[in-house]
Order: sequence, then structure tokens, then C-alpha cells
Amino acid sequence: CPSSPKHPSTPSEKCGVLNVTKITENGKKVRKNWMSSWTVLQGSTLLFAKGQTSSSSWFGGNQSKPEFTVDLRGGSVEWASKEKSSKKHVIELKTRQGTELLIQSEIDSIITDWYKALTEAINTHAWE
Ligand code: I3S
Repeated sequence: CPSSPKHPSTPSEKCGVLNVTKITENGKKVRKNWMSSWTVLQGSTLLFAKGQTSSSSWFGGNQSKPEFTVDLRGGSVEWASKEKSSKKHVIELKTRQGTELLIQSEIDSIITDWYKALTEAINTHAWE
């Protein structure tokens, strides 16, 4: 993965295209809005960049600003129940700030790798 503009000297641990929607923001339910997003895990931060589908567009240009970032410290991940989404392979990510996201990929192995990476990131950075 390339480095992000936010931490140019730190290579990111994981990146790729995922489908994502918020379902809760600051404790309040919000309407789902699934979008395909270039997703980057770097330390305890998860970045989503709307409309970016390849690593090359991460660099330079006016597109390099992340759409939103999530602080994983104190958060949790679990496999989403059927009530949360009718889609397959959906991860539910909850943050300490009261934001809940659903993260999905049609490809089984991709989402399983993300599940592991997110769990590991949360555990690694739990006490910061
Ligand atoms: O949990 P919901 O309300 O069944 O989520 C679906 C809706 O957000 C739907 O959009 P509308 O708000 O226009 O009905 C989306 O197109 C669906 O993808 C959402 O459900 P899934 O099961 O795909 O997460």
C-alpha cells in the first residue's frame, strides 16, 4: 500500500476497495448510503476515500483528501447479523465515538483479511 497524505513516512498496513456505509453517527441512526471506497488501514486509523478505486489516485491531486477517517482505538468489530444487512460478508465496526459502519466485500477472502487486520489493529492500539 502507498503512504497516505496524512502520514507520508508511514506505509499503510492494508488497503483496497470495499463497500462501506455508516449506520450510526455519534450515537444517532443515519440512513444507509453504500458506496465503494478506497480504504486504508494505518495504525489505529482507518481512512475511506470516496471514489478512489486505485492506489495511484491516492497520490497528489485534489482527490487525495480522505472522505472520512475512523479512530479504531476502543472500537470493536464483529460479523454483522442478518438484520443489519441483507448482503453477504458484512463487518460491523463500532467506534468509541458512537459511529457504526458496515464494511462489505463480495469476495470472501478479502473481507476475512480485513476482519483480521481490523481486529489486530484494535487490539494493538487498545491502550493508547
Ligand atoms: O437496512 P435497510 O434499510 O434495509 O438498508 C437498505 C437501504 O438502505 C437501501 O436503500 P433505500 O434507503 O433507498 O431503500 C439500500 O439500497 C440497501 O442496500 C440497504 O440494504 P442492505 O441489506 O443492502 O444493507
